[in-house]
Amino acid sequence: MTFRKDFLWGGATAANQCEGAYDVDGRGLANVDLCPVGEDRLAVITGRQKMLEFDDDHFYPAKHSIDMYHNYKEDIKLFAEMGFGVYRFSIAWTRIFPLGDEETPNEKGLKFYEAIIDECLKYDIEPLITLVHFDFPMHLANKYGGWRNRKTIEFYAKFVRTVIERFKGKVKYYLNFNEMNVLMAAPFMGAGLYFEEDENIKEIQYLAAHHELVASARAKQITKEVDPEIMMGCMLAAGKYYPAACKPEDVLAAQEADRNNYFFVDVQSRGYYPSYMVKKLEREGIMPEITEEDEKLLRENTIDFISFSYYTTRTISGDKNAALDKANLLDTIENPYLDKTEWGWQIDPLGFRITINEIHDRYQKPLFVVENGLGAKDIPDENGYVEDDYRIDYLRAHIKAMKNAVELDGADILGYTTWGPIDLVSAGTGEMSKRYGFIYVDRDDYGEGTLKRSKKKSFDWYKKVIASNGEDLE
Ligand code: P53
Repeated sequence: MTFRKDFLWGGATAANQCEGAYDVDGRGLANVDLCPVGEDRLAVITGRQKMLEFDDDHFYPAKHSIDMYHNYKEDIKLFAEMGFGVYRFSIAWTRIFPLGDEETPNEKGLKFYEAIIDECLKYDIEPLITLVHFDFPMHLANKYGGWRNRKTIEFYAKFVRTVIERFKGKVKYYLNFNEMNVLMAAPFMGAGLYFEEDENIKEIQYLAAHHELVASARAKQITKEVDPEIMMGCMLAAGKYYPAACKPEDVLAAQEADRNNYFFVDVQSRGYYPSYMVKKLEREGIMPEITEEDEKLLRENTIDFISFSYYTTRTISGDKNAALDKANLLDTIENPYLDKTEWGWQIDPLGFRITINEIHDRYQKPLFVVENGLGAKDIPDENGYVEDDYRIDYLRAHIKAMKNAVELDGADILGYTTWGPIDLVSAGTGEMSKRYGFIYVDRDDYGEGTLKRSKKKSFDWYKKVIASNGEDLE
């Protein structure tokens, strides 16, 4: 058998993309609530257009999403039926600390996640918790400037301690932040940052990144104190950069682009800033203040495993004027060797193996693939059944590639969770119609639909994959 005996198969979601119930049981307002569907979304999530409260001209899909808040039992039961060994979900910070700077947590929020965890454990599903999946309390953003303020580290630390103490003994796997590198591409959605006109955006992004990095070290420090059994991972939006040609200028550009992403993992895994980033930040005059205390924290609290999402590789040219393909939040130029999804994301299973190998080589720590999948339009029949062979094909090809990375290249992988095992709101576009699930949810881009759940063809396929520990992919 290729995969380890205890390999964890499952699926992954994020609070803001599935829970809904944005104002229920004391939950506070978060950045992710304010990202509308439609043509303004990109400007909002990238921080170019301020959206600090709801207005009547936009539809905000996260408000109600697929209402997993009220359907989690039914949904987890379906995950169990597929044989999930792990369910990755995130905790909405604003359910626990609605404003972010309170003294005491919101008990109703804690109860909700406790119920989800207990529901998982009932079916022998290991909960894998993302502490922060893009969400950030708006109160902290408005009052303190969010992650650009050092104080945020302690607000986060308090949130983390509250969660970890409460769920001690029940939860073994945590991720400190989802895709920290998305902070660079989408600072509002990714970290609740918005900017004033005269601000140096890049400087603030790296300052915020530094605070998040120190915060993630604090999270590890807290788990060591509270429950040393916990495995704390970091999380990267992965995907190798290819040079557009074998031209050395292109290769150098690809190396630099990879480094810009790996920077976050380099710090979290090795415990110090890599020299290429020190040089770059100094050269550009935007080096954040790094205290001795920060340095000590980073050094002593490195992560235990590395998790990442993989959807595609990216291609880059040394020529700054090369035309960019804007389909994905992370820039790429078109790779003529690859097919694309309906949303223009390039499909590259072999790139998955290449990416896994690179991360394995670079860090020599256990890996966890916590997102992979195909966002596609599904057309259900009258019973809600979808014949989604295209999704099966995508996943099969990627699991085969992952298998090769283990069997032929020796990567050490703890588990694999597909993105959105149940249809949910897209982070990039805010659409419901960009579906990833094995379970169809009757809801459209503007909130119409019964929310009824139904199994797609891929449901039984994934069940078989799990039952055979990845051997039966047909
Ligand atoms: P959607 C861009 C690039 C890489 C990962 O994305 C990304 C994004 C955001 O578009 O996000 C991750 O929903 C993220 C999930 C997200 C998923 O990829 O745009 O962790 O929250 O839903 C898929 O198709």
